[in-house]
Amino acid sequence: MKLYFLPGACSIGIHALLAELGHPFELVRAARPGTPEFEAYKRVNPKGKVPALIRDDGSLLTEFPVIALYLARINPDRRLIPTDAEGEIRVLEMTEYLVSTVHMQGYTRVRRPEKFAPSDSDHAAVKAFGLGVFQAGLDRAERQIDGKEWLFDKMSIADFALFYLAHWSTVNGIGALGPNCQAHHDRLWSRGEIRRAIEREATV
Ligand SMILES: N[C@@H](CCC(=O)N[C@@H](CS)C(=O)NCC(=O)O)C(=O)O
Repeated sequence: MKLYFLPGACSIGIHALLAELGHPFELVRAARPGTPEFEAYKRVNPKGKVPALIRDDGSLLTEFPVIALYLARINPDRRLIPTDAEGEIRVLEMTEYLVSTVHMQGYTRVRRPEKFAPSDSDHAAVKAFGLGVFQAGLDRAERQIDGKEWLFDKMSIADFALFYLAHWSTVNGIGALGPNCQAHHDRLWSRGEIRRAIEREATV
């Protein structure tokens, strides 16, 4: 299995999940648009995005929630996705919200306003809107964790989506983490396998 990543990108959530699972994998740096290596990367993943997982049979898997679900399903003993239908759909609902709304509609507006509005004069408004979406997601997670260690009764794949968003908030000073989200982030970051895996990204 190979994980294509970019340092500090949302792929850190899948990287952390693989580290937590202890699943053997090869870590391969992808390429950013506009670099000479990008065309070659698009032959691996035509979407040109990370995370991208090459499975042991050579097939490509993309989209964070789907990669996370796949990894949880092939490691059933770790119980990172509930086996009952209600538990499963609630974990998927939260994972999807964190990635598709909080990241893609919120954080991306703050960091890359030009993707949403070509004119510089609109960028401040785009960023402000994005920050509202991002913060609303962090606040929703804050309320959901209250009194627990994880978003649900036990650790699940949704925690790894929140992890990368909280990590971005911490590293880039975007949005504000409440005490539950901060403790949740620190709980995952303090796991040696996870921290070492993410720190290694700078060296690959
Ligand atoms: N819907 C995709 C989104 C992935 C995504 O947007 N990844 C970003 C990194 S956080 C990326 O590859 N950006 C490269 C670029 O467009 O410059 C998923 O869930 O995996």
